[in-house]
Amino acid sequence: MIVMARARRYMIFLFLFLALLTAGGNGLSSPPEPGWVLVWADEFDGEGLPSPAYWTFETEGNQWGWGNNEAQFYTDGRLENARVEEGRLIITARKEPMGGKEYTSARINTRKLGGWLYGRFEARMKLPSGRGIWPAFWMMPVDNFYGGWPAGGEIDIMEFFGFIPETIYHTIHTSTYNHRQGTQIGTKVKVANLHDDYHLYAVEWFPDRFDFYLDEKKVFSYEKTGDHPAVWPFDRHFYLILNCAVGGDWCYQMGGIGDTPFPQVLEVDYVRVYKWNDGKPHTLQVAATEGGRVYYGEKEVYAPGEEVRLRAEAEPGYKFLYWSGGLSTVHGSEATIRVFNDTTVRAHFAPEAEMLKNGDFELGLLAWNRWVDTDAAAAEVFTDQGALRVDLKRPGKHDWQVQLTQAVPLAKGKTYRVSFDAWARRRRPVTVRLNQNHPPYAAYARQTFTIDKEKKIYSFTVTIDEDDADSRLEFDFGQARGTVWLDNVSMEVITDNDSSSGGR
Ligand SMILES: [Ca+2]
Ligand SMILES: [Ca+2]
Repeated sequence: MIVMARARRYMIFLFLFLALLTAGGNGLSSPPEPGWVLVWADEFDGEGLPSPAYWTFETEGNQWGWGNNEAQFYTDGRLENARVEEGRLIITARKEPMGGKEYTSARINTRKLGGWLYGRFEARMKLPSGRGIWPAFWMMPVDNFYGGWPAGGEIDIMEFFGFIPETIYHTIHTSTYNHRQGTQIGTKVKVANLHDDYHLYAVEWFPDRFDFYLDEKKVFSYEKTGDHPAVWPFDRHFYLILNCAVGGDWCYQMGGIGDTPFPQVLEVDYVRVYKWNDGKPHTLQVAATEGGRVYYGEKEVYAPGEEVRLRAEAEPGYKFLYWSGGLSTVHGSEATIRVFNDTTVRAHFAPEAEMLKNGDFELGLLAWNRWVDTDAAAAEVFTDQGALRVDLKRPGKHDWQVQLTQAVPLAKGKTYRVSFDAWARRRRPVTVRLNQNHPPYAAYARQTFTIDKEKKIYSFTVTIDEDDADSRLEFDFGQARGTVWLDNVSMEVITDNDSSSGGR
């Protein structure tokens, strides 16, 4: 009886509440207030590895310490270093030898979603602690359109250096303002309980400024002071990165890792991306590379925040590769976008026989690995306006001491055709190898080309007489000083058993 009475009373309250809502419902029919609208999130529900639909493990810098002499080896798809559990992502830095390093950890990014241009980016996190611990939540450009770091820009939403307790860093890097010159622009904020409590770390990125937030309090703004990409390269798509590094040059200068206890965990409750709804209609440009087209509800303008479904379809003889642009969801050749600003999306296709990914470098170094034997040579390998660029400052003894590689399986009896565009500031050699991707890195094929000032197409064909599923295409730049560019790298099987054919 008592239960019934309570229920009835509750029903009456509910009725009154609904009546009030309906009475005040004027706002429901008017246009939405300008504001942030959630377009993508990972709440880290579920269990196991971080969702491969969103996240990619980064390992390419293990060999060169990620530019900071970092002490950790980042693993790929290893639960001990990155797992989702009880609604959180847990990145764990461990003290255990692997890959020539004393520590393991993980670094994951959202690059496969194509990046975002403007928006609010936030993560609720509980941080690890101790000297040498260096967790970060940050953003890098998808295509390095303005050049390699720092020219392409970097947005550090949250960095914590274990040797500076209770302090959070928010930083912007560009080619004018960066830590290499000590000119980076940012702020540090004192916060208690970084390791016991969750805090919200956010940046709001607009066409003319960044506002950084810590727990909803604005702590720092970076204003656009000019159009030059040296101060504002932030008109390209950027992707999110979460990682927990160990060590690094600054740490060693400050006394090193010391006796910090391991493991150390970075806990992430969620990552959310919002777009600013300015209440105005916007355009959507949809492009496709050669070999396919995109089906979608084409309109001159879209309502604010309108969701558009995109479906990429390859022509016969071609295959779909990936999307670029600020997408909300991606499931292979299908994607959605919510249009909050004038936006461009592109679908990338390649001939079916194409073995390489991102051979046009339109997605920066995605799928490629660069390696510099820093004991012997000094070079920067990066993408610059849609091409690969190598600035070789100090040549090594061997050409392979500066290299760019991509994994490709090779099969006995097949003939492959490799082609690429190349040009150089000064006439110089570049060697191309089809190599083992494992010790002793023996070459199945090797050819040296002389690259001229003018952009030319270079190619060679080779028949392989061994099966090797773990092999790679390798460009070696290490023997000559200067600058060289590569673009449109392609590798195809041209025939299974007849090596006399000369390509497509
Ligand atoms: Ca969660
Ligand atoms: Ca290109």
